[in-house]
Amino acid sequence: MLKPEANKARTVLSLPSVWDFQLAGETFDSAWVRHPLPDPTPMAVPGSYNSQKATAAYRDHYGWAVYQTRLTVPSAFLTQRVWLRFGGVTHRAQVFLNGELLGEHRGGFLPFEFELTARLPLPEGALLTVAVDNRIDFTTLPVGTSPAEAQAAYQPSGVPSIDVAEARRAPFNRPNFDFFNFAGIHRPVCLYTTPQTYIQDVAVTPSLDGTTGLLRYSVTTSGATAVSVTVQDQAGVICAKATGPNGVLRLQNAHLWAPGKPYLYQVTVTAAADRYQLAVGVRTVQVSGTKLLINGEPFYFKGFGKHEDAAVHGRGEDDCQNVLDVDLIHWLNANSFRTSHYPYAEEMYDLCDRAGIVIIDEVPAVGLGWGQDGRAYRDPAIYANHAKTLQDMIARDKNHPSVVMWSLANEAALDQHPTLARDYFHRLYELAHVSDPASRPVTGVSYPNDYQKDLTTRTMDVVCLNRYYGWYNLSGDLDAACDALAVELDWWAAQHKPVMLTEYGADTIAGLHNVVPGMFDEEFQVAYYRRLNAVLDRYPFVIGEQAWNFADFATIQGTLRVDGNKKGLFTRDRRPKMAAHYFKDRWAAVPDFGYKR
Ligand code: GCB
Repeated sequence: MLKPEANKARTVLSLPSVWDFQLAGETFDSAWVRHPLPDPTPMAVPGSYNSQKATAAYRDHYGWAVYQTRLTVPSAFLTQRVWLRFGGVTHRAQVFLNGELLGEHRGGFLPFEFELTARLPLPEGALLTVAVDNRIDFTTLPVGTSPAEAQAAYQPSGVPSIDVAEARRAPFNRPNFDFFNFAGIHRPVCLYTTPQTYIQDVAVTPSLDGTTGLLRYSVTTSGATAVSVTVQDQAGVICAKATGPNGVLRLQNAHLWAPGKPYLYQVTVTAAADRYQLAVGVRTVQVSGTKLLINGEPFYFKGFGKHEDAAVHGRGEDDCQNVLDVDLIHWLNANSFRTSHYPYAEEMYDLCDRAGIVIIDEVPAVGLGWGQDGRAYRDPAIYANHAKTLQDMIARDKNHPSVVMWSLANEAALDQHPTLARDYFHRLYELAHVSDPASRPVTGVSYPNDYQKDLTTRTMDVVCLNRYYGWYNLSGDLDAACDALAVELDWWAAQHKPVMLTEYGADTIAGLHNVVPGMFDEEFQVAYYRRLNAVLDRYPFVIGEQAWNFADFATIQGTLRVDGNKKGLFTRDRRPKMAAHYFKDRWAAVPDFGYKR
């Protein structure tokens, strides 16, 4: 799905940034969608509703919540087609216009839209209602445990009072993942227009023929029409032209898009009265032997997993935060991150295209398959949802030069039902390859499991491992942690695959210091990374190190979490811990290319 853009053929109108809002419960009153909410409170959009109010009722809400605003379609729009577009609503949305259901969308991290043209003209100030459901269960992505499932699986504690209180607890979300279950209208909402015959999709796939850049393109339009495509370089000079819905554009002596050196061309598509422009990069990605090659050179991932997470916006799209984070990524001399554990807002990919930062793009399939007797891998509805989400993510992000690899999941259970899991993920792996016109490498991120029993991870193009030797296991013993990591890497050596760590880390309380490093202090976090990195450096097939996490982030309450997850290199408000300085120095000395020839 194309990102809306304003140009001489199209208009974009952002909707108001503060909406009316009211919490509901496991259902909401159907009268609410036809009338102004009975007891509304202001709520900023985009943003999570959990973090905008000073009561636990909002933070810990379970079920539906309802947003409302007034929508006026300007008369000037009436000669065109008009669309209402949501960048992302977490996790499930029902959208009503003047009481009528426009449609529903499941999944909290990808865009959806409705065409309004047939309903125009609308009365001024039409009532737009968005009902949002934050409930998660074993069928949703990300995965949670519903109250009914939790009750069915409950093992008595042996303490009568606890068992009684457990049975009486008010329903709440039990995420099978370690980030706060923020909810709401998380990404921008807009009206946009297109001409009657319009450009539905553009795919541009780069490749290289010597020094000539080839852009294979494909344009889908809503009706038969002539299509023309031009390419301009950064100076605005037209350097290639083609006509027809499919073709190849040739760029002599192409400037490459590369990590740290992001050259972007502008592709302009014209079809009937419509026009669409996008920035593209000439760069190739492929796996060859035990290397991942960008533009034919062996790339080394230096970076982290991130989260969309900030104090007030929660998971809401936040351009200020994103611009700062990109700058901090440069400050660290990092070159990459994984969109753990869901596709991020489109605005971040645009920034990374411009900044030359490499992205591993992840489906929100986190927590899949655990403790469910393998039923997740047998349930066609779960597979169908997973496959659709993967395809929607690829459809949205396929043109970004920053995206170099797709991640099918984070930490699915892979060693409990090894054959079922492998078959399930193999279909997704194939689907990712055929859905992406560029057929980028595909991975699935594996959790500390029995890697010898796990039959899935070894079938991926790149083996991505989350490993917490020295933290969750062998806790505090860095000699043993290094030993365990080396034992495992010795095993992977025989698989002849590129391997990278996509997570390793230690919770660290900023400002806690010790002469003798110990868990949770800043010296330990530095020692942990220094020691484990020395092991990684010994293995030529290890193609990257992504620390967990870029910054501290919010999680649910629990005995393992003191005000959230503290494994950040930065605090949640982006103050560097000692480990950030350590990585800044290390990564200054580790080149993006050819680190391990
Ligand atoms: C993991 C998860 C990540 C957690 C992290 C941790 O393996 O992938 O979501 O936050 O561990 O800190 O426990």
